Amino acid sequence: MIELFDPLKGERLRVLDETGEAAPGLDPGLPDAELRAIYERMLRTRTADAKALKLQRQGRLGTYPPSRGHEACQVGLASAMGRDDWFFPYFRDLGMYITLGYPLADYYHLWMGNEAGLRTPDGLNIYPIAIPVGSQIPQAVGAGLAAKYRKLRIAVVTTFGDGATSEGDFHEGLNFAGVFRTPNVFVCLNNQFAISVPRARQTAAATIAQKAVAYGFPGVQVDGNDVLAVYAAAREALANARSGQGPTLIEAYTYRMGDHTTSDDAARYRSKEEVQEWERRDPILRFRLYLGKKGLWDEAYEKTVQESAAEFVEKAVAEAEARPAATPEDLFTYTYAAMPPELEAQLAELKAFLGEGRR
Ligand SMILES: Cc1ncc(C[n+]2csc(CCOP(=O)(O)OP(=O)(O)O)c2C)c(N)n1
Ligand SMILES: [Mg+2]
Repeated sequence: MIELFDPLKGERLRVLDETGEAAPGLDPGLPDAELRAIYERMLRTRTADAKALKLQRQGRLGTYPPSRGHEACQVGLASAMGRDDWFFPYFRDLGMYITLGYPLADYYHLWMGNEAGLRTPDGLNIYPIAIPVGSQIPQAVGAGLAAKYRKLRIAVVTTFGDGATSEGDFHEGLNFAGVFRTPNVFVCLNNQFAISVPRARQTAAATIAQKAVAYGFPGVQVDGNDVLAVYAAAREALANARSGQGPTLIEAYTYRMGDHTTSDDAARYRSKEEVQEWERRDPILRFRLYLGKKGLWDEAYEKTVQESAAEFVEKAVAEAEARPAATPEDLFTYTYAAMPPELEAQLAELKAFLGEGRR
């Protein structure tokens, strides 16, 4: 299906239109139970995201990058992944974590500033979150090459934003992946902004997907507010990676509905009208309309899903807050196996400072 949509011709894969109508021949044909599971993951993601914002405003969570608007990209992609595949995340991936089964309490704990929340539980193949923009891309390619050497039939997925495509790491990673035909799936969540920098200032290319052409492998632009389009493209790209057919670049065309992080005010660089325009394309609304047409959604079902999402989130908050808070030592402990003398001196200075009660 991927090769039917040529990014050089401005073609974009879309299964669902804004009324939730599926294009004939493109619907990935998921069983009803899986469709509902996808909806429930999207709703949990939105609920957990909204809660994180409230916690931050109450001083109970640190700086946080909201995911609202990205639910279709995140849940569609993660729902297509297999247990053995690997994931190299970036910092705005809540729905990926929820879908892959990472404990939400751990995810909150991390954004509460505690390193322990970043320790992936056994059985989940998730690399720590990359905060330096784009740095996860060459790492994912390295993991892809390792999987190839070991003849593992797995895919290695990495996510990143439109801004990351201006980093050298993006180009080095994709070039290497193309040359060595690594089993990578690169997913760019093009949400139109890198903090305040609009997509037009990121690249003069018409699409991000077309950059794959120069690296010698397929690229496809999908409607990132259409969970079935993301799922369909991801499923195919993952299968190609696992079967030795090399990498794929997926550009999920979407919009960041919230601020960049809790330290940002997006109203300073984009208009209300633009945001309202994207509200109409809400990924959850669109999928709900689709489920309704299939007889899989009604008010009673919505109520159950909302209640279960709220319960899921509140339980995670309680669990995260019951854990010990981060200590000043945590800042120093995890950078080197053995702390170098300069850091030891800085830690001693910090402790003396805190000891004097000047916090
Ligand atoms: C190497 C590097 N440069 C700059 C930053 C500061 N920074 C954090 S997020 C961000 C923008 C990222 O935009 P994009 O890749 O589009 O992802 P989005 O935040 O939109 O999801 C920048 C510049 C950083 N974290 N790392
Ligand atoms: Mg962006």
